[in-house]
This record gives sequence, structure tokens and C-alpha cells, in this order.
Amino acid sequence: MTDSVRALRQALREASAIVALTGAGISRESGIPTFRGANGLWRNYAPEKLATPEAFDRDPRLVWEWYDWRRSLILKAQPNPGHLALAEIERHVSTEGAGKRRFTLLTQNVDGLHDRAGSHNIIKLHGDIWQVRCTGCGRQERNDRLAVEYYGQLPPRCRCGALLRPGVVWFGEPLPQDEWQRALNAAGSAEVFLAIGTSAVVYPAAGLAEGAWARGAKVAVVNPEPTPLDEMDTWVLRAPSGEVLPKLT
Ligand code: BV8
Ligand code: ZN
Repeated sequence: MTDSVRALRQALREASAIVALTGAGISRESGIPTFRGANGLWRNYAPEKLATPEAFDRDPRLVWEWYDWRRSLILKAQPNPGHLALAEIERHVSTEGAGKRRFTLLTQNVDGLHDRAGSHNIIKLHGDIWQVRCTGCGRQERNDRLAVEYYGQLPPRCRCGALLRPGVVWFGEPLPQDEWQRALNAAGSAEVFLAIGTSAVVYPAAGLAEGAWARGAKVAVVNPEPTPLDEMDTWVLRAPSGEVLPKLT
């Protein structure tokens, strides 16, 4: 075990407030392509071009085919040791701390793998691929099947006649107010902030690490590649999250 892993493991045992921010990289070892990594493209479209209100307005069927492709990958995927390790760290903190210690999981991912891994205190910053919302009456519902099977057609329509859209935050859309406020509070009082599997280029989520660091938190980055967060870090663990996170439990 490297010195950084040993030191971070010790810091996690002592900290009263721990925040983990995860990105697409933590789901990579479950077989889900990352947003900006290799083979993240689908029919040669870059995700940033499809995850926008403009793309949905222009071609709702194409955007829904992309989301159903991602739903099909996630349905075949299992949480990996990285997801499971974060759920275990949360259990340690909540049982040992007798209420005085807190672990908050902030995720940019919409795949639901943290829920399936057993994490509880999850703040979904960019929504949930299994949620849909009506663009007309605002009705929301959850279903964990392919939309084309569940609704029988793409794009799916609400009984009010309007289009249903994925319950995720697209580029150019604001993050859900309540989740964002809770994430700011958690990051603002974190003693240890873990940035796991994120390229830290999407704002405002990427700014949470800087905010925590500015308030004196120790920042640990878990990523096989360099990220813009590296210069502020106390620890950089240059490894896949599925390998290194289990060593922290
Ligand atoms: C907002 C949900 C304001 C959908 C996502 C110009 C025009 C318009 C907007 C902007 C602009 N310039 C800046 C902006 C703001 C924009 C932004 O930041 N753009 C970036 C690209 C420059 N942000 C927004 O638009 C946000 N909203 O600003 O609203 C506003 C305010 C009020 C009123 C109106 C508007 C909304 C951003 C949310 C977009 N939605 N997802 C969906 O999933 O379909 S973002 C998308 O990117 C995913 O959520 C993804 O998680 C997220 C971040 O990417 P990462 O998770 O970091 O993934 P990535 O592929 O980049 O990196 C993976 C990393 O993992 C890599 O570093 C890799 O090395 C590493 N890795 C690989 N394998 C492993 C690993 N790590 C560990 N282990 C491994 N095994
Ligand atoms: Zn409706």
C-alpha cells in the first residue's frame, strides 16, 4: 500500500465530515463509457452535443435513442468495487461516528450505480437517467426499463400529449436548486474531499473541490489521468477507482 493510500485511509478514519464527488470514471469499470474518454461516442455524436435542450428540441427521437442506449448498458452493468467501497466507507462513518460523523456522496453520474451499491446519502447533481419528466404538465415518473419498451415508442409522450424528457440536467440548464445548496453546504464543511473519476471540467460541480480546498479541506484525487485539481491536492492517487478505493475502507 502506498504512503498516500495509507495517509488518506488514516485521514478518513479521523475526519468528522467527508465528501466524495464522483464522475463518469467511477462507472468505467462497470462497462459504462465515460463522457470524454475513448469510445464515449455514440453513432459519432459527442455527449455534449446530445445532452442539451437544443438537441432535444431539434431531434427528440435521436436524443431518446442515445438515452435508451445508455439505459441498455446500465441495465447490463453491476456496481464495481469502487462503488461498493464508497458505500462501505459511508457505513463505517455512520456506525462509528454515532451521528457526529458525516459522509456525503455527490455524484455527477445519472446511472444509479451508487444506489445499487448501497450508498444512501447521495446528492444527484445532474439528475437520474431512470427519471422522466413531462415537458408539458411537469409530471415525473421513474421506470428502470428501456423507454422504447416501457412507452412503446420514442420519443415517449405523456397522457397530456406533451413529450416526456429524461430527468437529467442538460448543458445550459441549472442544477436542481435543493441538491446544489446541499452540495455547497457539504463541500463547505468537508475536512476531507475526494474527487473520484472526474475530469473536473464541468461546472458548477467541478468548482466544489476548489471551494472545499479554499476552506481548508484536504483534497484527494482518484484518477488514472491528470486533472485540473491535481495542483491543489493533498493526495493524488493515479489509479483506477475500482482498484484503490477498496484499500481505503
Ligand atoms: C449550468 C447529465 C447555468 C446528462 C451532465 C458554454 C455554453 C453553455 C454552458 C457552458 C459553457 N461554458 C461552460 C458552461 C457551463 C457548462 C459546462 O461546465 N460546460 C463544460 C463542458 C465546459 N455547465 C452547464 O451547462 C451546467 N449548467 O452551468 O447552468 C445556468 C444557471 C442558471 C440558469 C440557467 C443556466 C450543467 C452541467 C451538467 C450537464 N450534464 N450530465 C447526462 O448524463 O446525459 S454533465 C456530464 O459531464 C456527466 O454528468 C458527467 O458526469 C459530467 C462530468 O464529466 P465527468 O464525470 O468528469 O466525466 P469525463 O468523461 O469528463 O471524465 C471521466 C474521468 O474519469 C476522466 O478524468 C478519466 O481519466 C477518469 N477515469 C477513467 N477511468 C477511470 C477514471 N477514474 C477513476 N477510475 C477509472 N477506472
Ligand atoms: Zn404531461
